[in-house]
Amino acid sequence: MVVLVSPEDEAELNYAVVNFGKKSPSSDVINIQQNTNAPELEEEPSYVFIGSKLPSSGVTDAMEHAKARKTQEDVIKICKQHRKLLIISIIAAIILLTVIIAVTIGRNQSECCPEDWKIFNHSCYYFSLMGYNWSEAKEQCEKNQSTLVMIKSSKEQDFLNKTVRNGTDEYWIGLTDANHEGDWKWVNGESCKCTETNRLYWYDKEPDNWSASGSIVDEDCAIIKQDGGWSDTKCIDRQKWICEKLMSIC
Ligand SMILES: [Ca+2]
Ligand SMILES: [Ca+2]
Repeated sequence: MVVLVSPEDEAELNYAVVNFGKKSPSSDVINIQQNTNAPELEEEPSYVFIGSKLPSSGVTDAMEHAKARKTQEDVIKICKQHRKLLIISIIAAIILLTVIIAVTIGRNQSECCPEDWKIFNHSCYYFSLMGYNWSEAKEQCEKNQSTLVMIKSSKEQDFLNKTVRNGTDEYWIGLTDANHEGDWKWVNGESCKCTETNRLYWYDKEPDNWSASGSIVDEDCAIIKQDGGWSDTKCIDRQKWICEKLMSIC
């Protein structure tokens, strides 16, 4: 009896030849030979394909499986690298976009001062055209989100000096000793410390807290005069004033 088992891939199969002996009809299988080439038979041979693959094919399969597995692992590794690069690229793009937006906004925004205010060193200065007493002048500045000027540097003093030099007016500045005689403080509460060794810009013999004979009103508020010198005078006098505030976004 001849049994034929067909493999899926015939090209990879070896042949097994089964000769059925004529002398021993009762014996089904006399001899089995393995040959990689199809045999030439004198009699009509019968071929039995035992299994789909012989051991040599199994080794090939294992190698191919290993190769396929390695290829798959390589693909997964490449995909992971690409995903990592994609995430890094997205983060970099977000940072770059944020910087560009910030720079653009910064360029579109600029600092400025209100109209009729003068600019010096990122601050705005207002020189009033009318006169009030010191307390009223202080309130006027505060209504405009500013203070009576506090002169904290020689450069600021020079700027004010140049501005008032050619005029005939005197201006209130934000300096007073009304709370404690001789303890001169700026309107923000800081001590001036300018009546001893470091007299800053007081005229000679000023501040003198002068008062008329018999008067209870002395001099507790400071002014800057045309040549930039400081003097104390009565706070109830009517003087022009100088306001100061930082420049703002406009
Ligand atoms: Ca005084
Ligand atoms: Ca005085």
